[in-house]
Amino acid sequence: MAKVALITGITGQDGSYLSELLFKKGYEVYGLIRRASTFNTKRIDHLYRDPHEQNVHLKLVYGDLNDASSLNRIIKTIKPEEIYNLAAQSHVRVSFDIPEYTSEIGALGATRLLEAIRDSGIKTKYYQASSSEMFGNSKDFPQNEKTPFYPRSPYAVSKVYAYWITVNYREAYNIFACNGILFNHESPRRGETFVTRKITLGLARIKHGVQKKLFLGNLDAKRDWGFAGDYVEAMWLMLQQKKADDFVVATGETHSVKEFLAEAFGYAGLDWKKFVEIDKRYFRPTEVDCLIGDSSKARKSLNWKPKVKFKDLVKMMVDSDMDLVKKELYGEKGRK
Ligand code: NDP
Ligand code: GDR
Repeated sequence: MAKVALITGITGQDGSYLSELLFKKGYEVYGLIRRASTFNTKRIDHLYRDPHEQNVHLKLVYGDLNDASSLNRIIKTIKPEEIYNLAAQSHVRVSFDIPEYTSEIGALGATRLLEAIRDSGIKTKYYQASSSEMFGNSKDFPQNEKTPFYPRSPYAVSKVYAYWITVNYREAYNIFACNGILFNHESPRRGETFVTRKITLGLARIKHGVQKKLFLGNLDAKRDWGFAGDYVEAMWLMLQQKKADDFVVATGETHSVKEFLAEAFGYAGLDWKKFVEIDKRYFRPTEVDCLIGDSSKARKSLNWKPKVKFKDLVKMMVDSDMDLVKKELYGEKGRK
């Protein structure tokens, strides 16, 4: 019998890579989807539309992290053996505009899900998508599982709450619940308003003459950027251990937004300084200056390590966005 997994945030970047991974491992995968007025399943369409994929059975169920009754019903009906809670209002800058909603989903949403597990009485393993943003203003480098949190945005504060409620349900009710403290991870499927994707898509449009300038915020911020495809593997590995625990997942390298720009534009043969302008709208009231993760615990206990290096990640994203823009301009064949 195939193992059953439930993924919240199935339509997001990580939801799509994780479902691909679980299908490869023979799982039956359910995704929690919320109703939208337009289609928002672009990242997962290939997982339920392709009639030739024998082992693909992605099933979508309507629900919302803001709606406890839907979560209770879904968990009681599906009885998943593993639950990956990836749903969130995940944009840090936007969390300053909608702090209450961000916490409602990020913090209380996790509580609702854990309560639904407790209420159902089913034996399931729970993964919480915790974030390096919880370290925020920390001056300890690199950051590991023991580094104290210093969140710098409503988003990060909501993730600190979700982290601790996960630990609490593990200790109080013996639920197999893990926190994956993941540092930034990117891919061609990254949301278009996060800085890496904004850069690679903007660059592709500039290269093809359909955009003149790229407006960005703080270029000095430094992040530990990895590849999403590598990181979802760490999520799965956490739930395969004998004992539930919390793990930092990171590359151990940090790069500034400027370095990302130089790498991406350089790869396309352009000088970023000629195209990038600063727009204060993209600054945050409180910024996270530098993050760099120490994932030695995950490397040792999970036998996990990142495969894609910074430069290859940038190339992968630039190549993909160049193709995308070509298709937008010249149709499927990308003919010039
Ligand atoms: P995305 O922003 O790409 O995806 C977020 C997902 O959450 C979407 O599927 C979205 O659905 C869903 N969602 C939002 N609100 C609700 C709600 N009220 N009820 C149900 N679903 C909802 O995020 P990522 O894939 O990049 O990240 C996955 C998780 O990991 C998030 O929790 C994020 O905070 C966390 N994280 C991400 C990191 C990264 O670098 N990517 C690093 C560390 C943590 P819809 O399509 O309908 O909007
Ligand atoms: P982050 O990612 O805040 O680290 O959160 P983001 O790509 O939004 O910002 C990274 C850094 O780039 C700076 N920056 C800009 N950011 C955006 N979005 N747009 C810009 O124009 C811009 N210019 C400069 C930011 O100020 C910041 O310092 C991501 C999300 O996926 C979270 O959900 C996740 O938890 C963390 O990564 C780890």
